[in-house]
Amino acid sequence: MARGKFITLEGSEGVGKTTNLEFICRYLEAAGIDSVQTREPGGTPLAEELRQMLLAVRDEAMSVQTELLMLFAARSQHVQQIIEPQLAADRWVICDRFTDATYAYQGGGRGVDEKQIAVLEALVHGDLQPDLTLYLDLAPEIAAERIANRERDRFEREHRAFFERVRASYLDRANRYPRFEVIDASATLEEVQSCIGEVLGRLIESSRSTQ
Ligand code: Z5A
Repeated sequence: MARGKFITLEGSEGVGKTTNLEFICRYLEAAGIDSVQTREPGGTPLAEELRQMLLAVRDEAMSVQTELLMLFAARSQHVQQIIEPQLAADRWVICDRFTDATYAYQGGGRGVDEKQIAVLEALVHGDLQPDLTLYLDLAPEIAAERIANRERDRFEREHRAFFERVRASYLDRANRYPRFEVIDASATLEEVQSCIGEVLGRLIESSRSTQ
């Protein structure tokens, strides 16, 4: 049975993930590929409720473990309800963030031991890994300028050093896993999308040659 490809978009706040997700879906459609777009945390009604709870600014501090478990609870629902069934139906799934974000934010940003994240990763999605991860790399100060006019959620209120650690963690993972493509997100949108188009073109070609 043919199976769709799983593509994830990663990067810090404001690097252009949402903007480029739309571009990817249009690109795939033009190539005759059926795709669905989704996001984390979220992607199903229950997971979206968990997202609201995760992003809300409140008086009670959320412990790191609570945050980690809520992210994986949302992910479990998302993988079972959307990601796996869509891939099995030969649709490509384009997801705004996945478990690399947990390694970067909770691991790099908050200091959670990678081994603890790996245990939850194995429990929640076993062998499932993205076929391609587009990591949009941008200095936190430029990203912050791009979203300066928005109201800040609980994560976006973190200080600069937190986002520097998140970025370092993403770059470390990009060096370790060949499924990563690092895209310079400081370039113009046109240049970023041309780069993404080239990467997608290669993936489409290789998926067709193995069918
Ligand atoms: N989180 C976590 O901690 N652990 C996890 O496991 C997961 C998530 C899954 C919500 O994620 C939070 O959850 C996130 C980490 C945490 N918080 N943070 N930070 P999210 O993905 O929903 O939130 P976000 O990263 O803050 O998304 P965002 O603010 O919507 O950013 P974006 O989607 O990457 O950017 P954008 O909206 O597409 O673009 C921002 C602006 O820049 C916009 O005006 C664009 O027109 C502009 N733009 C885009 N590209 C360019 C270029 N190339 N040049 C100039 N301007 C550009």
